[in-house]
Amino acid sequence: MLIRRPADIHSSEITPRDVWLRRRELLQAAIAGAGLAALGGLSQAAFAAVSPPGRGEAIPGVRPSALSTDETPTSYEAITSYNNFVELGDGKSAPARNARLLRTRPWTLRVEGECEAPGEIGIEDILSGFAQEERIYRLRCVEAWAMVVPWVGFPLKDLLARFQPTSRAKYVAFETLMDPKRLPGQRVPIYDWPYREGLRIDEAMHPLTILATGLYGELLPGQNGAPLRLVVPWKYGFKSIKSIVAIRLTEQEPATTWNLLQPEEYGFYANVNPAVDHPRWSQKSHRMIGEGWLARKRPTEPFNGYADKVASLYAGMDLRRFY
Ligand SMILES: Nc1nc2c(c(=O)[nH]1)N[C@H]1C(S)=C(S)[C@@H](COP(=O)(O)O)O[C@H]1N2
Ligand SMILES: [Mo]
Repeated sequence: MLIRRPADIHSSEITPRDVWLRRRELLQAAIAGAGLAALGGLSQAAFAAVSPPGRGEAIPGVRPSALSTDETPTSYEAITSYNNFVELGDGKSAPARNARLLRTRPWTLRVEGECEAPGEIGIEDILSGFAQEERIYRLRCVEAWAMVVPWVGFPLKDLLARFQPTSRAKYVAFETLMDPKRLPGQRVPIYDWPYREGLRIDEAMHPLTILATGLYGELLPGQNGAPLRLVVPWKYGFKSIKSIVAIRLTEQEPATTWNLLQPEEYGFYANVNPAVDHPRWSQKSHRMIGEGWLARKRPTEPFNGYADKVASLYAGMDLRRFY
């Protein structure tokens, strides 16, 4: 497929900062190109394999979890139309519009690195092989908004256990699908694609950390990270990497996308912390998506309200330094 950059720009002249400043324009061009190719090149049958707009397929046998909050969930419409997923476009509404490009079947997750039994597992085996629970968690974005999401998923530790981490596994690295046809924002060199995230092994093994397969009882829509995304409820939203294809157990702290791009703004830990502001804005309060822009902001709690369950993971660490 053909994506033209403006003729006066050679890729070697594009610095990440220039690209970042022009990202809206460049992402729109990349996605328009991919969209046209999809329309031109796909038969009717191929269209059926593209995630349909609107609501997804129900996930059978979802059990409620005692680890859910009792807050009222944000509406399905708001959760699925106000998204961050740069690979599907810039701004909150683009990912929902472009999600049809992200085909999610077949889908295979690779688990490798410091484990006795590295290998692959398909999404169907993930859905049938791990008891799916509803976990109602608040997602707190670093941009100071939040929503309450009834995720469907299962503890990450259950999946990792199958691949038998070794004692050298100190961290867990995650990678999003790399496929500019399905994630056309990857044609724009804003980041060193694919999107990457990481956790320390104790964070990854914590019972609150889940791999999500759905929301509101149904398979995840593309814009929310279909078919498999991480959810770590005490960390800022950017840690919750979407559309994961690889998990690597490592001895060293892995590189992460936002940390590589702007290390002074986005640290490796990214724990929700009202006492440590983002360099450009306060983290003391947040707005709830779906309540309107005039609604009163809410105070942000340390670790997003999960301090009693996770603060001990960071005992003795200076959280201003390890932000
Ligand atoms: N691959 C990938 N994962 C991603 C992002 C992204 O741009 N690409 N954005 C992150 C950010 S900043 C947030 S706040 C959450 C948003 O998740 P949601 O759209 O389901 O609310 O996804 C995170 N995961
Ligand atoms: Mo975010």
